Amino acid sequence: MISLIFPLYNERDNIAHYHQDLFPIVDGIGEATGETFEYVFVDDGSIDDTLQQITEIANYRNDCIVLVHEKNRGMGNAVKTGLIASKGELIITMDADLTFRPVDIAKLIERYRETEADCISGSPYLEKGLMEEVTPFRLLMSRSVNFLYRVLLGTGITCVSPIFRLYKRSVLTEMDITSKNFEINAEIISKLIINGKKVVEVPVPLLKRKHGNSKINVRKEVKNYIILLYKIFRTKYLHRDWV
Ligand SMILES: Nc1nc2c(ncn2[C@@H]2O[C@H](COP(=O)(O)OP(=O)(O)OP(=O)(O)O)[C@@H](O)[C@H]2O)c(=O)[nH]1
Ligand SMILES: [Mg+2]
Repeated sequence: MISLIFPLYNERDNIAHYHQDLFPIVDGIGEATGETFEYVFVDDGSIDDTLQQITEIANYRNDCIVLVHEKNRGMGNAVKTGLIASKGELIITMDADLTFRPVDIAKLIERYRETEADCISGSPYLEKGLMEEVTPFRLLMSRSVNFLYRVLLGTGITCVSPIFRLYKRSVLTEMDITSKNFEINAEIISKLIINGKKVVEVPVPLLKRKHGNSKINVRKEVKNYIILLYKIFRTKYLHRDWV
């Protein structure tokens, strides 16, 4: 079974479209590949009716788990909560706004079957034209962050920041993940690379958010990414513990 983990924070407008944009697509992938899926939704103290909406869905589908943080604890913490409760031997992490397309879950699975890698990571950097919907400012920020990580990690991996990935469950459960926010994805992939795990990228488009509002706080995220770069430097080059 594959667990699909979705961190949710004030995503009512996206959840309203899951009956057409998410569930039928994943059902189709299940039929085509023979895989079974469980959805693990983690409501992170949303102040809109995300929790009610997702609970309603979970009440009529038998493949959804809903987990709740009473207060907002950040995207990284939500992914960790989802991981603990999930049961799949493979884990896929996804954005609730479906800016990485559910249809591309099939690509992650296909590549995993070919390579048996520890992590298959979706990257919109691998081919031209996969980020046409991304605004120039976000593109500049993303390119800069990813360039710095690549240099520091000494890796050919093109994209360290996105959430859209498939992992072997074991590589996540044996890792002590410390990030609370968006930088969790960069932390995980950095540790996999530093520890010599097999990471394979597949090209996937990154779309623009169609419903609801962005939650990213650019200043906070930039600060978190800089701290993470320092931690990578300390771990990789000074052989110190990751703290
Ligand atoms: N659990 C949790 N999830 C969050 C939080 N903030 C954002 N998210 C989720 O993390 C994912 C990414 O957040 P987004 O707001 O889409 O951030 P982004 O993709 O960088 O930016 P846009 O797509 O432009 O909005 C979405 O699934 C959000 O619901 C949070 O504080 N807690
Ligand atoms: Mg988004």
